[in-house]
Amino acid sequence: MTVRKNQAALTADEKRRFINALLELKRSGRYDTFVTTHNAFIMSDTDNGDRVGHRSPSFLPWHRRFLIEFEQALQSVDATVALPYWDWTADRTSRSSLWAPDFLGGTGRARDGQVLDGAFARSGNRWTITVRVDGRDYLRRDLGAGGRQLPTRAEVDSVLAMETYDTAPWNSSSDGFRNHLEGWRGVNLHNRVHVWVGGQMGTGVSPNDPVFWMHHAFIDKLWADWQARHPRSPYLPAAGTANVVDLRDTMRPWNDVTPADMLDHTPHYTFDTAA
Ligand SMILES: [Cu+2]
Repeated sequence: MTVRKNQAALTADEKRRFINALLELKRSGRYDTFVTTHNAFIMSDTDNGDRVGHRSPSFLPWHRRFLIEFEQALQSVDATVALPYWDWTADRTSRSSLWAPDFLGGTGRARDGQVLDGAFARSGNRWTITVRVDGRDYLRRDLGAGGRQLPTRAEVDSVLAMETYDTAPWNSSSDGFRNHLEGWRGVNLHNRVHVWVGGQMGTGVSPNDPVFWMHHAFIDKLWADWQARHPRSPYLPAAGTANVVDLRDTMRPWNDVTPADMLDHTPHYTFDTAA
């Protein structure tokens, strides 16, 4: 049974196994297929056209399915590995153990943003950025870029309090839980964390930084927390919406999974703390 734990609670051995599985997926080429897929959706999801992975109601079920697929790939390397989540309301500075050399490594140097320590530093030669949007082939970060602050617990709670899953026009201008969690409107949770990390995390090829998975695992947990808080609030829209994935429409790129199939995470994994 897969139990997703808070990254801060991982043992040294769990961190080592997670890192090794990431490096093996990278070595085999499978890792980069996930980066490519994510970037293709970022580029094609638009507010007034087809939208599946982002700026739409299916942001949450799409990323849930994407993370399950990635976690299964990790488990094909090491069956004991589960995706950890990063609660950025609690571990909110660049001094967090998350960014230590034995885990993800730290921020980038001032000159070019290059990450210099940890398993993903260029010097290790095991994390070349091949799916990229510019010529730079090394992992970059700028933790806390421009003096930004990560969201607080109070800000998260204000979004979890929203009763309605999503609202027309079902895009980046919507009211409701999904768009506030995604961050295009209001206090800004998910988007702001991408920007806070900086480097590739601030781009469409954000899964190049392994923290992508831990950030999205926490966003996914917040969806589960919201469901527990609002058991009578359904996924919306229900049916018949142009350009948008309704409850029982299939989602690209898998074409065999619907938001309805993704509402319950417990067949796939549980969390270390109850919602
Ligand atoms: Cu994201």
